[in-house]
Amino acid sequence: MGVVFIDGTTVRDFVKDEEAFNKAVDPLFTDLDTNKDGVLSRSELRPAFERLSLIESHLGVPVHKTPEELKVIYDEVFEKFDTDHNQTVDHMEFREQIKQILLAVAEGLGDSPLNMIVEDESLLAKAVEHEEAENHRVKV
Ligand SMILES: [Ca+2]
Ligand SMILES: [Ca+2]
Repeated sequence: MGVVFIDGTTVRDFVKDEEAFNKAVDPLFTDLDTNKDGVLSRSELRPAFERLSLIESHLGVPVHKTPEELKVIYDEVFEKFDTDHNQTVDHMEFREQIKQILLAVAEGLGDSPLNMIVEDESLLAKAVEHEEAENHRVKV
């Protein structure tokens, strides 16, 4: 996908379309669930956090942290995902938190389209694809 124009509305519309959103998020969950027990453990969720810090760096937030600082952050984020505190993250918890994160990203983007580089398989790329599909549907 490479460089795209994206604004807060692109991301918000994507999150609002529950079907499209779940379709994009559920494979992430399945990928992360390496032992296939249907829930995510702390160590399984960690690669997702690493991907999310990638989103931060796209938005110009510098990410320079020591391993100790990172561990504290990962623990905090895990607690945030694990809303019922049973030490695992299930499908619903995962969807809900990804939704919150994307809405925070949308807030950060605001309403003026920003030219940014997105990874092909990232959720932001999916949001842009979603918008393009919607636009197409309106025109047809
Ligand atoms: Ca698992
Ligand atoms: Ca839980």
